[in-house]
Amino acid sequence: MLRLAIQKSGRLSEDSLKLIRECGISFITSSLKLKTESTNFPLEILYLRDDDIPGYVADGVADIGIVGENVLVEEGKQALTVEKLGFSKCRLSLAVPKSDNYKSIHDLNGKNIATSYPNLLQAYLHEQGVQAHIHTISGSVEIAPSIGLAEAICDIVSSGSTLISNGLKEVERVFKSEAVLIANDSLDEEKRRVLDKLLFRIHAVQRAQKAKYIVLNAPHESLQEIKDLLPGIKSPTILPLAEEGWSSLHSVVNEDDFWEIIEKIKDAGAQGILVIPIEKMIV
Ligand code: PRT
Ligand code: ZN
Repeated sequence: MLRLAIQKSGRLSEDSLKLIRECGISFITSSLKLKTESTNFPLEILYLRDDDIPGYVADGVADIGIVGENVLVEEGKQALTVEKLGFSKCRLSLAVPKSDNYKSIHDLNGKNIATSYPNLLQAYLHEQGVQAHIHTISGSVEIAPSIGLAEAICDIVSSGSTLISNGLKEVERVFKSEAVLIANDSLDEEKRRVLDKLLFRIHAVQRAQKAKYIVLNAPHESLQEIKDLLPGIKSPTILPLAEEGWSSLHSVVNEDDFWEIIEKIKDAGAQGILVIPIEKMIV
C-alpha cells in the first residue's frame, strides 16, 4: 500500500484528484475525511495542508505527495522530485508599487520586503548580492506596501491581476513553479513497485493530454504529401474509402504543432478532418 499526500482544499486539490482519477484509480471522497483508500489500486490518500506535505513525505508518514515546487523548495525538506505534473503553474516574483522608479534589483538594497517565502527570497537576494530586510507574513502579502509594512513584496503570481488590482508591478522573477510528484527517498521494494505502476499510468495520461487523434479523407494524388506531414505513433494508418480514388488517414498529432500541421494538410488536399481527444496513450 502506497500513501499519497495531496492538498485538502486549495489550488492543487482539484487537479491532483483529477490526475489520480484519470489514472483509473477509484476512491470515495468526502470533504470531512482526512484519508481515504482506493477501491481498485494499492493507494491510500491523505488530505493535508500543502505546506505540511514535503515534511510528511520526508519523514515517511506519506510515501509520495503532490505539492507546488515553491513549497517544496521553501520547506527545504529531503524528498525526491519524481515527476513534474504540468498544472498549478505560477511564479514567485518581486513586485513594487506601480509608481516606483524601479531600475534594477539593487534598488532593493536596505529595503523591506514582505513575503511568505523567506527562504526562496533570501537565496535569490544572496545570489544577486542584495541585502534587504525580509518580513515573513503568512497571507495578504500584496497589501504590505499600501499599509506601510514594506516597500516591496515577493509573492506568487499567476495571471498578474492581483498585483495590478493592488497598484503593484512585477519587477523580478525569483522562482518558476508547477505541481510536482515527490517521494520519500527510501521507499521499500514493494512501495517502489506500486509507484512505478502509478508513474506508468501518469505518463500515459500526460502523453494523451499532449496529443490529438486526427482522421481525414484524402484523394490518392495528395496521399504521399499528407502522409509525409503526419507523424503518427509509428506512421499514419491509411484505409481505402468506399469511394474510388480516396483514402482515410488516421494519425496522432502533438498539441504543440497541431495547428501548423492542420493548415498544411488542408492545403495539401485533406478533407473532412476530425480531431478527437485521446484518453490514454501507451507507447
Ligand atoms: O491551505 P493550504 O496551506 O493547503 O493552501 P494555501 O492557501 O497555502 O495554497 P493555495 O491553495 O493558495 O496554493 C497552492 C499552490 O498553488 C501554491 O503553493 C502554488 O504552487 C500554486 N499556485 C498557482 C498558486 C497560484 N497559482 C496563485 N495564483 N498559489 C497562489 N496563488 C495566489 C497568490 O498568492 C496571489 O495571492 O493567487 C494570487 C495571484 O494570482 P493572480 O492570478 O492574480 O496573479
Ligand atoms: Zn499553504
